[in-house]
Amino acid sequence: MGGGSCSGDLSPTSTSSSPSSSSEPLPPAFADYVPVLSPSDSDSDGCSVCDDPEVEALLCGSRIQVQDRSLREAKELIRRYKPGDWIEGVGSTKAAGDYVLPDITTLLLVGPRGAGKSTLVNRITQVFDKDDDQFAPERAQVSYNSKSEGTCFAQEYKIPRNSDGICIYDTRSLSKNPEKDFKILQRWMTKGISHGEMVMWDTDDGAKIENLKSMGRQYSFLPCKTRKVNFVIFVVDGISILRSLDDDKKGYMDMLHQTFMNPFLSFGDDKPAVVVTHGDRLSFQQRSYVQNEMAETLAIPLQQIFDIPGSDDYQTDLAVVDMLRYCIQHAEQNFPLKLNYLLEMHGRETLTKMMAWLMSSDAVMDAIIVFLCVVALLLRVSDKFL
Ligand SMILES: Nc1nc2c(ncn2[C@@H]2O[C@H](COP(=O)(O)OP(=O)(O)OP(=O)(O)O)[C@@H](O)[C@H]2O)c(=O)[nH]1
Ligand SMILES: [Mg+2]
Repeated sequence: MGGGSCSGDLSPTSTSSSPSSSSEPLPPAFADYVPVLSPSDSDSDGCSVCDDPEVEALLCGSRIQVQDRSLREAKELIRRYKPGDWIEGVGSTKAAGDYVLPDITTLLLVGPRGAGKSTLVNRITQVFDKDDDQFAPERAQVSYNSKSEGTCFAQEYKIPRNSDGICIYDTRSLSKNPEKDFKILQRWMTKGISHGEMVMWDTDDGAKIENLKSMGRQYSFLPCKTRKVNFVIFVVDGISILRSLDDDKKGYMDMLHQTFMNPFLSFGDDKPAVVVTHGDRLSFQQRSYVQNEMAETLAIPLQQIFDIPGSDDYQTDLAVVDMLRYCIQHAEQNFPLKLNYLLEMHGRETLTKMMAWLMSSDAVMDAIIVFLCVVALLLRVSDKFL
């Protein structure tokens, strides 16, 4: 963003963490905040065209201050958020009261092994912990090498800690077989997910299942609320993507594509947000390349892709807040309408349509008349015999 374009430095930390996130329409409350710029936006920024370094520093400095304020305010909006706050009237619906609001807006993390789902939970938490408690411990267990089992139990994390507005579910990584994954994804997306739920794949052998059961013994005493998933975040590792593109190994990209296109992960046309991790180990060009390839492979706009490495820097904080803003906004669009509202709105209309159809259908009218005649005849016949 501003800092990056000032220095002209293309090192990863100087890039916009979410290069494309500014053109998505924002909910009214957010419209003035989260000014995350794309590299092309920052090219047109006053900093990059100014020859005088002092003026340049001044311009950049004041812009960073504005962004600092914006980030603080954007975080505050997320802190204050409650389900239904950002509902936009769709069609003739206007009020949050017309929707079935969840107790808490639930976002589900899905992604391959080691993609950085648990790291993302910690990174998101850290953005808010900076203001609340800088020394708060990390929450999600990160797998530091391939000997680790990785996350095996679904874990609910309120964002920020103790919030009633948003929670994120960290889950076990996808198995290598997307078809096997589909069953469990379908269950989470249709029946919901609960904290401590053990995640088993069909490919897990008996020993693995026994191991998981003993690992999860504490959860069996803990009845946890089942949450309906309101939106999905698809987490992918930028390095693995780059490697598969460079080696022309289509398998990895195909697996990502197949999983991403799973209809259960989408709400109508609304496909998951994508978070690309590990950007801190890539150059700016590589990060852009990965995001462009992902946008093309998954057939989504760049605005839906968020570049969030595990590193602690200002750009990443902005990208995190921007990603949360995107997810909440889309989750709110997917809250179901209340049944009585649907009946009220559509019941009368449906009845009128049915009557019109019945009246216009001569064959149906004839059939009803014949049916009534037969009933009358039967009644008269039965009267005679009784
Ligand atoms: N440099 C760097 N390392 C990362 C990043 N994200 C994750 N990692 C590392 O990648 C490894 C796996 O990260 P996790 O967060 O455990 O990945 P996960 O998706 O939760 O993995 P599973 O639970 O096994 O599915 C860990 O060693 C992390 O430190 C990132 O953005 N940058
Ligand atoms: Mg994990």
